[in-house]
Parts: sequence; C-alpha cells; structure tokens
Amino acid sequence: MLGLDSAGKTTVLYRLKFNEFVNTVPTIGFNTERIRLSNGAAKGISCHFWDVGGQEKLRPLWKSYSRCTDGIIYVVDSVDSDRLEEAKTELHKVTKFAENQGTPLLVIANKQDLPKSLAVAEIERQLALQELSPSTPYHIQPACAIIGEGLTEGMDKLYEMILKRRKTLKQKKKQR
Ligand SMILES: Nc1nc2c(ncn2[C@@H]2O[C@H](COP(=O)(O)OP(=O)(O)OP(=O)(O)O)[C@@H](O)[C@H]2O)c(=O)[nH]1
Ligand SMILES: [Mg+2]
Repeated sequence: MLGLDSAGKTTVLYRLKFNEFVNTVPTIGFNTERIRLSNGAAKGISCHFWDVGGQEKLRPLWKSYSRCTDGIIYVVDSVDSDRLEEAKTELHKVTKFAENQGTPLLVIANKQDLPKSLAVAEIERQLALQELSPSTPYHIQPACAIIGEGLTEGMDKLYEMILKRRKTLKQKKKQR
C-alpha cells in the first residue's frame, strides 16, 4: 500500500483490520498486518498488507516493498489537488519498475467525505491512469477510509484482477 504522506493508507489498513476508525500518526517506516477480509466477494481471503510511509524521505523504500507483490494499492487524498501531480509522478515511477510489470493496481480516491473532494474521473485524468502500461490492470475506487465506504468494493476489484492475472500467467506457462 503506497501513496503520498497523509493520503490515508494507515487509516485504510486499520479500517480493514479492525472494522473501525483508528486514529493514526505519520508512518515512519512501515506497518504490516495479515488481514482476513470480512466482506464482499473476497470475504475470507487472507491478505498480507505492507503499508509503507509516504513521506518523501521514505519513498525510496517503495521499490523494495512493492517488489513481487500480488497487487499494489495506491491511496490518494482526493482533496489534495496541489499534490496530484506529485502523486502521479510517484505512481508512474512505481509501476515502471521491472518487478512490478503487470501487477494489478487499485487506486483508492480517499477522503470522498470532504466537501472539496475531486470526482473520481478527474483524479483518473490527473493521475494519467490511462497512460500506464497496457500490461497494468487497474481500478480506481472512490472511498472514505474513516467509515470504510468503498473499501470492500475496491478489495473485490483488486482480488478479481489478481485472480485474472494468475490465470493468464498459468496459461502462459502451460503454452511454453
Ligand atoms: N476526512 C477524511 N480524513 C481521512 C480519511 N482517511 C484518512 N483521513 C485522515 O488523514 C490523515 C492521514 O491519514 P493516515 O492514514 O495517517 O495517512 P498515511 O497515508 O498513512 O500517511 P503516512 O503514514 O505519512 O504515509 C489522518 O488524520 C486521518 O484521520 C478519509 O477518508 N476522510
Ligand atoms: Mg501511515
């Protein structure tokens, strides 16, 4: 789970883990949790999450933590329009790492509860998601991590993309 500082990653993590709001402090380093999803189509699936701090000095860590993962969750603050360009640059950097080619991407457009939040279509445009490599399947999900709205839908989509990718990789292996 990646994204600029204060996007809401740790709030998402603990919302999924405890099904309640947990007040966070900025992450220095990372948090990790094994979470059994409790809702939606992915209910019962156990996921290992790595929530890496988003401050600039911590971003060099992103490469190692996203390496060989099944999926990348990229959390964006939907109100922080001044930093969307920065969020875009960092996201495109991560998806270009050789180890992340084809890794499914769930973008969480967080803080949709706030009155000045940008619409999902606008965030998709500003993050230039359509310019990502065609090998990167993605879904952008509006959400509010405080109350957990949108997280089940987002995780379901991510799970769907992960299964689809596994199937394709298996078929490719067979053809060899
Ligand atoms: N209004 C609103 N505030 C949110 C939401 N999600 C998170 N926040 C708040 O945003 C602030 C930052 O949240 P964190 O979860 O600590 O952010 P982070 O992405 O983990 O930040 P770093 O650890 O610094 O990378 C906290 O005050 C949260 O309570 C949301 O959906 N709506
Ligand atoms: Mg954090």
